[in-house]
Formats: sequence, C-alpha cells, structure tokens
Amino acid sequence: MKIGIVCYPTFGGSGVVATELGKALAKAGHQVHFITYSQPTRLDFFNANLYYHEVDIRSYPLFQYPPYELALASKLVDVVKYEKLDILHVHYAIPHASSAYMAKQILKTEGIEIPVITTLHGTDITLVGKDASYAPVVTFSINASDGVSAVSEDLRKDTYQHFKITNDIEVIPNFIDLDRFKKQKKEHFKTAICPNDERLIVHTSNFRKVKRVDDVVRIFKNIRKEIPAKLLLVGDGPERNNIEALCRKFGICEDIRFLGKLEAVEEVLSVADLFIMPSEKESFGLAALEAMACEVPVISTNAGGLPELNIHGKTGYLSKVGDIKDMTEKALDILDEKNLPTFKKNALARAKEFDITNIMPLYVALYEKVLTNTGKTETFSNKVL
Ligand code: GMT
Repeated sequence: MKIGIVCYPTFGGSGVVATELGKALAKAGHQVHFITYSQPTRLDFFNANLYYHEVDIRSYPLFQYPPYELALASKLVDVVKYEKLDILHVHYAIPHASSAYMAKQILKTEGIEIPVITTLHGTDITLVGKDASYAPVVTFSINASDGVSAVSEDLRKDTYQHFKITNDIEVIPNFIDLDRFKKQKKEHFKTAICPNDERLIVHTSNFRKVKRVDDVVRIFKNIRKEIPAKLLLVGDGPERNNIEALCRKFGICEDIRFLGKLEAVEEVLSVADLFIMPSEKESFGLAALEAMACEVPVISTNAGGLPELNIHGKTGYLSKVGDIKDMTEKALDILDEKNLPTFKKNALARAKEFDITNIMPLYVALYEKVLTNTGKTETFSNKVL
C-alpha cells in the first residue's frame, strides 16, 4: 500500500506513535509518505520505502496567523496526486482531520478518491478539541473520516460523550518497539547519578499543566524522607520554571536532575527503579509503556486510559489524581527490595502485550476495511504486498 501519514513532528506521543507506525509499515514493505511541517523527531532511520514531504507555510504581512491548515491541505492534494497514494492516515484531529477532509474534496473534483483515517490521541478530544472554538470542526471531521481509531477505550468513550459522533470508533492501543525499548547495560550511568546506590525515580513529559509534574516533586520529597533516592526529570515545557522553583523551595535540588528533551530516553529508563505519571488526564500514557518495556514499574493516576495499561498491584499502582499520600505509600511499597523484582518482571510482561508486531496488523486491517468500504479493493489488491 502507499500510505500518507500526517502528524505533529515533535516529541509528543501522537507524533511518536505516527512515526513509529510509519517506520514499521515501511519495514513491512509498504510505501510510507510523511507529510508534516518538519522532519519528525523519531524519523531517524533510512528505509527505501520512507518518504518525507515538508509542508511549505507561506506567510504574508496581512496574516497574523499563517494558515497552516490550508498549506497542509494543498500539500496533501499534491502528494496524493503525484505519489498516487492509496490512503491518508492523520494522527491528532486538530487540524489534520479537517485539512485531510478539504484535500479529499478537492481531489474528488479531479476524479481522485482518497480514503482518510483519523486517529484520536487524547488532548485533541479531551482538552483542546471539546473547546467551543474547535468542537464543530472536530465533530464534522471525525464524522467525515472514512475510518476512525482511538488509542484507548476511555478515549473512545470520551469522544462519544463530548461530540455528536455518527461514525464507528475502533480502539487500537499504542504500541512499543521492544528492540529499542529494553533494559540496556548502563550501569556506569546509574553509578554516576546514584553513587550510593540510591533508588532512581524517573518522570518524562512535556511539562504541561495536565502532567502535574509538581506532584512528582511532592511525592519524591516524601519518598526521600524515608529512603535514599534520586529523581530524573526528562522533557521540557511551560511548567519547567515553576517546577525548578518548587525544588528550590523544598531544598531538594541536589537530588533532582533536569535532563531536558532526550533522544535516547530508553538509556535513562534502563537504570530506573520507578516511573511516576501523576497526570490529570492521559488517554493512554505512552511514556509509561516505554518505562515498562525497560522493566520499570509505574505509579500513575487512574485517569483516562491509564488503568488499561498499568495494572494495579502488578505493574505498579493507580491512585486518585492529586493523592500524594497514596502515591508516596505505593511508591515505597514498590521500591521495597522484597517487591521491586516482581514489579519489574510484571511491567515487562505487560509491555510485551503492546509489542508493535501485535498492534501494527490492527492498523493494516483498518486500512483494508476502509479501502474495501470505499470501493478501492482493486487498487488495494494490486498494491498490497
Ligand atoms: O501528552 C501529551 O500532551 C501529548 C499528547 C500528544 O498528542 O502528543 O499525548 C497524547 O497522545 C499520546 C499518544 O497516543 C498518549 O499516550 C497520551 O496519553 C496523550 N496525552 C493525553 O491524553 C494528555
């Protein structure tokens, strides 16, 4: 198949999922065309089946806001036509689904039928999408898609609850590449960070309010009172300065390191004992899955799709949003040397259920279903492997 993938090219979960899916599809022999405004962060590998098309955003003094959606729609028309794509798969509804809809309508006037699949990732529904400034367009473009998927059952439910959806939404969970995310021998790194064999706790996120990074610091402060421990904070975002200020206020800066945006987060996870994800909302929690694949148990909230990933009492624990006391107690339970090896083993076993080799075929099956429903079986069967 010739597949066009639209996503945010940044470190965010939706961009990571889109890029890793594209890479896996290319390895499986499909031709994959990424269409976005800059090279996706995880598109760090060469494969003859992978292509990248950059959206050219022209500004003009009249524009206070350059119209990215129009530039994207025009690029989609161009790439679908000249690369003869079979299907477009857009990740994150805003504005990708509506740009794809516009491209589809333009192509229709030229006799070209392009099916569109929209994958919902979370904040495009739960935070930004349901805001009145976007809701009518999000509703329309989900309903106008030829196929829709959501990364968890909870997100599917939320989407039906917040929008008037007439389309079927299929749940296809996020996945992990276990060849990349696995415990590696990085003992020198552990010794450098934890010279006295302290427990190592990690949090990675985009430091937005919804991630509640301040809760991570509060939990760590409590843990540190009980056992020797260090905290690594990976990522960057709007809350970073507030978090640094909080660490200073608590006087615990010497045990906390801010590592910024890291390419090889798996190296840090390889030496971690615990991952903390105290999010207010999380449709899936890809960062937690990455930790679990590196044998790191997870303390998370029970928000959104997290209970679909983190199994209470097995791979970690689930607590109510903001319940610092409970999360501290549960963290200490996991970090107890009698319990830690079992939690680590369970975390890895659970991560294996989300192996990309199990999940990628679900997307291929969705593509096949949509191509069949839109009457493109002939093109599809000619081009499928
Ligand atoms: O977490 C973010 O703010 C980034 C966001 C994104 O779209 O990149 O993540 C969402 O999509 C990820 C991949 O599907 C999910 O694992 C995250 O749970 C989800 N974030 C939220 O729902 C807050």
